[in-house]
Amino acid sequence: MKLLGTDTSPYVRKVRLVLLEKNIAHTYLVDPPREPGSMVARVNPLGRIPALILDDETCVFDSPVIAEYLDTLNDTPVLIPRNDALARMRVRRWEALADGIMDSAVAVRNECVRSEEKQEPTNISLHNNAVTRALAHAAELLGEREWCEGSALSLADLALASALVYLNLRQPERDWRGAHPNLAAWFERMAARPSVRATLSAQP
Ligand SMILES: N[C@@H](CCC(=O)N[C@@H](CS)C(=O)NCC(=O)O)C(=O)O
Repeated sequence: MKLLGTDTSPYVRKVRLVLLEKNIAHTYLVDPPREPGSMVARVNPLGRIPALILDDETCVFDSPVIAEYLDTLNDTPVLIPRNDALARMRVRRWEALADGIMDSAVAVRNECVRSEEKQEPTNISLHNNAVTRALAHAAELLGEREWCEGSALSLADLALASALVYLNLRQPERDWRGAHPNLAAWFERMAARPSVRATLSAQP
């Protein structure tokens, strides 16, 4: 299978972490969707990354669907609980929270790359406030636990780590570590994992 993405996309990082943690053979192709010659729009009608192309050319999108599909391929480890409905819901809700942080941070980034007179300060504040609330919620949910859900690594941890890496990249001025030391300690452990380090190595 082939994964189309970029090194900076947080949704792509989430999927790469799933592939790496589950040790699933794949080829990762850097393919920014807006560059001439990109194959993204040919395989994903939405023109977005991540796009996972299976060996029979089936294209899987978007990142929650890809992550769920990949998780069914092997049990080493199981990243989305299979039989416990509440635990499964909590993992998917963590993913939704992390994806929401990504959505808002990407929206802020998209505003900030426009010329100043075209920027919408209200839109920027709306999304920045959503990130601030979502981080506070994540910190409260996490408490002093080692993992976001249960007693082992899950998709929840991979999604949240991807969101925080993106915030570090695009909003380095945001002191989320100072505001939430428990989240900071958890993130340090996540950032030391070989999977996370591997996705960071090519980051500009
Ligand atoms: N909800 C989607 C979001 C994917 C998304 O918005 N990806 C961005 C990159 S971070 C993208 O491909 N944007 C299209 C573009 O840049 O033209 C997912 O989870 O996969």
